[in-house]
Amino acid sequence: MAEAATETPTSRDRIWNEIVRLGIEEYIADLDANGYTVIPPEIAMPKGLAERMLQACLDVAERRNGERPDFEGGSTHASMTPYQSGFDSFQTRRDRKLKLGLEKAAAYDADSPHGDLMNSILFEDAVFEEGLMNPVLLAIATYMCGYSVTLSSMGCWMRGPNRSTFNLHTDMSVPDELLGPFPFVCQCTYVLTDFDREKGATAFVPGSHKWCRQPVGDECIVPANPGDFGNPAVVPVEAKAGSLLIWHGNTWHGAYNRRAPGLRVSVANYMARDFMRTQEDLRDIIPQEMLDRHPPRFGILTQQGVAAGYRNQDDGWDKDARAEKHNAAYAKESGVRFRPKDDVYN
Ligand SMILES: O=C(O)CCC(=O)C(=O)O
Ligand SMILES: [Fe+2]
Repeated sequence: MAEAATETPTSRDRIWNEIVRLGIEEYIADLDANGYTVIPPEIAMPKGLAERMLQACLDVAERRNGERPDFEGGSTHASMTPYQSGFDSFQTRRDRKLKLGLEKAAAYDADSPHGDLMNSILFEDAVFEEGLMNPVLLAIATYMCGYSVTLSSMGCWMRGPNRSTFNLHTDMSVPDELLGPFPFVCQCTYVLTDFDREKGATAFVPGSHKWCRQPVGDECIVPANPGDFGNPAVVPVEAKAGSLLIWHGNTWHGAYNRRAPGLRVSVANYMARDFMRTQEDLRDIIPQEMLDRHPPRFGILTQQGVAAGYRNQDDGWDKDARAEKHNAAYAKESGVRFRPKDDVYN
């Protein structure tokens, strides 16, 4: 496909030209048609990025959980209970289980479809900054959510063999009336171990991003085997370790359980348009040295260009001034008038 050719390129033209430069047009077509796409390792994660990111994730798990994950066998993460998985540190989980007492804790003894979700990993290793600044990830996130896109959260999903499938959902927690065709969010997931049905692939309903509604009731169920009770339109994604799996915020997705031994590891970069409330509050906690080692776009991605959320008039002025500084630096670097009136996508 040809480059966009206009005398004064809009940001739509610019991002299309970047997509052509990177040679990823076919994946954009796939994303538009199906609501998700897999960029293969040689394009998505060159220079050993996947191996380095995987090691960093195993290190994070070891630091947070106090034991090295059993990568080959998956025993440390096999059939985790819901209280073990998800949103708490290992210590918090243990405390919560103690507080709940044995009787109530039994209610948590079911098999979790999620495994261990380790949130807020950006500060854990510089490789996660590198992943965020990957030109391929940025081109697709920009295509979806504009040049002012921000990182809403970055987390590592680590899962061992388990029994439960993960229910279908969209990544937009809003009522159907608010789901439009333009993505407000997109999920950019680094696949760090092979994904297929046996290995617990992400599950998708192709084309569901166009329906602009949430799945409900039985249609949320991912059938463990073809023909089992659940949504018959679900398919497992096939992706080699080192791929970048991207989906539109409206796309219905969940996951198959992992039948193979060993760990399934991925890093989710959840990207959101800049007017949205983000999952992580990064704005005040990014150290200056971190900002200094990257071009201005890193500041935009880490919410430095967002002024909203002031506490009083003075604070509002301060936040405006900081945002303006970052936005101006980014506009100068990129030449993109990315905020606020450039075109409908931004
Ligand atoms: O486990 C998966 O593959 C899906 C995770 C998920 O729902 C997400 O990252 O938004
Ligand atoms: Fe999701």
